[in-house]
Amino acid sequence: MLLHERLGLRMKISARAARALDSFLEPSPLPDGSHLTKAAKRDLDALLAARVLVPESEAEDWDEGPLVGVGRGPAIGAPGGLGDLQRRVSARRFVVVGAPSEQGSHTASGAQHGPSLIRERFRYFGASSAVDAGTRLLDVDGRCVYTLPPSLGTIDVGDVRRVPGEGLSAFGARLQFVVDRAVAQGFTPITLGGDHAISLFPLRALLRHHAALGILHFDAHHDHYLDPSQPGPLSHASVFALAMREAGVRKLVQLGLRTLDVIPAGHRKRSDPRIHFVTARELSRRSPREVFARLPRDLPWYLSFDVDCMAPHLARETGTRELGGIAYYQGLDLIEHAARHLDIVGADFVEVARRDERVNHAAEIVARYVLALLLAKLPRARMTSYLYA
Ligand SMILES: [Mn+2]
Repeated sequence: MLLHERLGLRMKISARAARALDSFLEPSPLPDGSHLTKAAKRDLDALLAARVLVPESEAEDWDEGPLVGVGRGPAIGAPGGLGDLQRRVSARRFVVVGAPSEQGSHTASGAQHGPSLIRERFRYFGASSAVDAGTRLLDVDGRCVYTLPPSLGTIDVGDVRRVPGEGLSAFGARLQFVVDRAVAQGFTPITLGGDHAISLFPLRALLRHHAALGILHFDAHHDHYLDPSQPGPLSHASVFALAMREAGVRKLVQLGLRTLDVIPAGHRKRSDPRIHFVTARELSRRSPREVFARLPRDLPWYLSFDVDCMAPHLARETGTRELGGIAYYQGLDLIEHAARHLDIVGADFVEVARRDERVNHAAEIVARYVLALLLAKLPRARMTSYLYA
């Protein structure tokens, strides 16, 4: 029997769990691997990989945990930490987490700056963490007025901490841990990349909570560039080849594809009935309703948005620009339609990079689309009492 003094709780735990807790109360070496059960060993390895637990030699550098909070910087919603997720109130729906990694790109892409660039542009909508209860937003396009929930119903937990010298899988394990906590508390996670390789980790976290998932993937590229002779490695160009190997992925719908592709000699023809795509050229001729018409409504969807799906003159600040692409309102219509008509259980926005321009338009577009996702399901009143009838 354990007594939690502050909460006044009594908990019954097994003798084995009590022995494990002893090593936290009274620091002592963990039993060597051979004495741990297989499940305990797996849990321990996962916690170490995610750096929720760290070796004693690193403990001093690690007392702030797996996240770097946004501090006084701009936040999307209310700044908070993992502890705030446990105090879920019904008005809070989304968790924003930054994943400032560009380890999935072969050259320095600048995508590690994505999270801060997107947050920076977000505050220009006047809908940042300063939003008070009852703030009303005039949506001229929609000819309507919304009442915003406090802090947009969103907690911004800051960025996943980076550790010098560590690989993508160690960083990703930490991202996966944070997203898993958010989902377990009933939040919809929104990850800000980083390059596209980071998408695999929130996806894996969501697949622990959903037996089946569809992926809605906006991109200029299909991101299936996997050398058939190799099992990996994960990169921003191979991420969906690896995602499709995860149990539970039922559909991959790719929107905005373009470019001509050289197929390597010896590459055998493969097809996967779970995958379908609509090219950027086809998108330009179809309404969102037509694009999403045949997608199952009873399947939860993960939305992964690579900003290079956009027309390159609109979103220059990204690593691999391609001619053609999605126009600003077309993208906004697609995101809003998806958010209103599909069950979006998680999302990421990736590949926004730093350039020298004064205003980062790729970040601005993504910030606007994130806002569209946050606001999509709010009740909206027709404008009758503002400036216009
Ligand atoms: Mn991509």
